[in-house]
Amino acid sequence: MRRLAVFTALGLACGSPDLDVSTSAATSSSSGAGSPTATPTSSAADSSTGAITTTGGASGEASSGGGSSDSGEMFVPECHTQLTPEPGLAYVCDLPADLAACAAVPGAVCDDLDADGLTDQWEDLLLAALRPVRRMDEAEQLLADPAAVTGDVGRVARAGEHFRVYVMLGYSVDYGSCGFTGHNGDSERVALDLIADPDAGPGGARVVGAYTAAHENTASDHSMLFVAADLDQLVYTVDPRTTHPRWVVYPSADKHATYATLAICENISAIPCLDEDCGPDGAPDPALLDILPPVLNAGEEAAPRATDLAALGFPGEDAWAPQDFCGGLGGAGCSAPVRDKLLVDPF
Ligand SMILES: [Ca+2]
Ligand SMILES: [Ca+2]
Ligand SMILES: [Ca+2]
Ligand SMILES: [Ca+2]
Repeated sequence: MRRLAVFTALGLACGSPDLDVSTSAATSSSSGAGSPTATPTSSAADSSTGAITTTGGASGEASSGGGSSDSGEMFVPECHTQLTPEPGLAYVCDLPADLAACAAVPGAVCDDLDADGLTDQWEDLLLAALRPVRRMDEAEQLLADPAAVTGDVGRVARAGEHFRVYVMLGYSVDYGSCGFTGHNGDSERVALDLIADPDAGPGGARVVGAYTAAHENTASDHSMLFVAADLDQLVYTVDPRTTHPRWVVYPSADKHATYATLAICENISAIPCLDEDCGPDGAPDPALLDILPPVLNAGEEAAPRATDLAALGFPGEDAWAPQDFCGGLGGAGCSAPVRDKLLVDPF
């Protein structure tokens, strides 16, 4: 825990890797796909999390509302991922997840704009730390498409005694396979099941389940659940933006089905056009194929914190409306609604 005078803290908020404050991430969203290294920029706040702040108070607004203590000090949370011998990523956090517990911390920002009883700042920090980096295939078409857009839409919610993190991994286009099955908009996703871990702080948690969606709800659905010892299969990297561990997923080339490992992807099929290619084979600098685009916390359906996805570079798209996701490009035959990716619980 750090305690800083209010003015110092607000000043640091612009550059602190612990906070999701961002004012310029929206501009980088449209270049997130075309330049896969877009996230590491000169702005530490942008590059660490990619979170977007909107006028609705979405993602990571750490400077509004909430507590200022009698002593005039603002509580600056320290939260990050951690690898432990036990399978499943650990999350260490000194900001309480529980809203009532947060309210008891002098100087803490305890907004709950999505009315789910979880501290919004805790949600945003958790989402920022646990959302995966997408490690693309070396032949991925979006890498050569200057108009391509990528963005994440997240939701963090309680599920009984557990927490759920849903991340819609958005792409403006599904480029198809062998010249067909392409379409505007590509709403892929992962989800995580977590339990509270008080030993890791009042906002501490541990991943006890992971879900990767691949051709979800189709005849070739290869979505997978990882629990218990299977969590060992998940891949992590040290995120240069935060210096902490980050989950890595492997989107298949052009179709963007999400796989937890290279082997799972490559073993899906040996039949041409049904096979999948993943991973930066032979790329001189594989880090250039890692994409961590801007993110929005959509809040809850009954109390959204974000609806319009224009800030992510997807104009006309909506986090909660029952409409297909067309990647901001319009058209027909697009991808499943974003809301489905945030609401359907795979655990
Ligand atoms: Ca909340
Ligand atoms: Ca929430
Ligand atoms: Ca797809
Ligand atoms: Ca490859």
